[in-house]
Amino acid sequence: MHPKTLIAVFSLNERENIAELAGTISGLGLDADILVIDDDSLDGTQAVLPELAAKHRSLSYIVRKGARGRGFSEIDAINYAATRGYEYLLEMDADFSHDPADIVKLLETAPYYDMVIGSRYIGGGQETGRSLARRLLSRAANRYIRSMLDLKSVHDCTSGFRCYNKEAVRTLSSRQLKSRGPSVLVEMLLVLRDRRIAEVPVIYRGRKKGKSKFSLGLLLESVRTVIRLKRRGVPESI
Ligand SMILES: Nc1nc2c(ncn2[C@@H]2O[C@H](COP(=O)(O)OP(=O)(O)OP(=O)(O)O)[C@@H](O)[C@H]2O)c(=O)[nH]1
Ligand SMILES: [Mg+2]
Repeated sequence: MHPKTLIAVFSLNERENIAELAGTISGLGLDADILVIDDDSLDGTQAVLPELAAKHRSLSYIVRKGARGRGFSEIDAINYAATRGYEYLLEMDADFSHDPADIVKLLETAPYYDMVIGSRYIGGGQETGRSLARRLLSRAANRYIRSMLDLKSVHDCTSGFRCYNKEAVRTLSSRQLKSRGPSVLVEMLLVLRDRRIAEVPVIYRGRKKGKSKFSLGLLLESVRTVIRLKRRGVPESI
């Protein structure tokens, strides 16, 4: 029997963060497995992963080959959780932008909802540590998404710090998610929009070490995704 929860951590070139993050999550003493989904990192992350799996019994990893992207990686995480029947799938970044201590808050709320979002944009939530320009861009993107897709009841539509229950995971695994990049988070939210969704406040901090993978290309893909979702609605069942 495996634990109830799978914590999926997405990594691309996170050698400087991943060992510390794995240690911090393990140190929380949760009834949870950790799955690192690495996109064929070339910075040495791949060499660290077997060491981490040996050190932390609850940690597994997938090194993806082929097309890179948070969207593709997300599908791997969903399928991993769905086929193994975890009660909860919690997802987060590998760069300490999401405080591991907040995992507990998300999991405490999870039994009452289909999806719990760690939110920067509700009372008690905040974004710190990134440049003003980046923070304003995040806010503007969120506003655009909320109004374009009529998602007004959710305050932080692009947060990648989330927890889904088994039913939500099953639904997501039955859909053909099309986003290659981080806009997959918006696509998933849209699929689950009529389910029970809660937001809990989190303080999003800038990455601890390493380089951002944010790019103009990813921003444009996100805009295209929102326009596609507005025109055609949520992805169909597989
Ligand atoms: N598996 C996978 N993970 C990715 C990919 N791109 C980014 N990530 C991870 O997703 C998380 C978010 O990416 P970041 O580069 O931190 O992007 P961001 O949070 O918008 O930017 P900063 O935090 O400001 O650097 C990090 O843990 C990355 O390592 C990808 O293509 N595949
Ligand atoms: Mg980040």
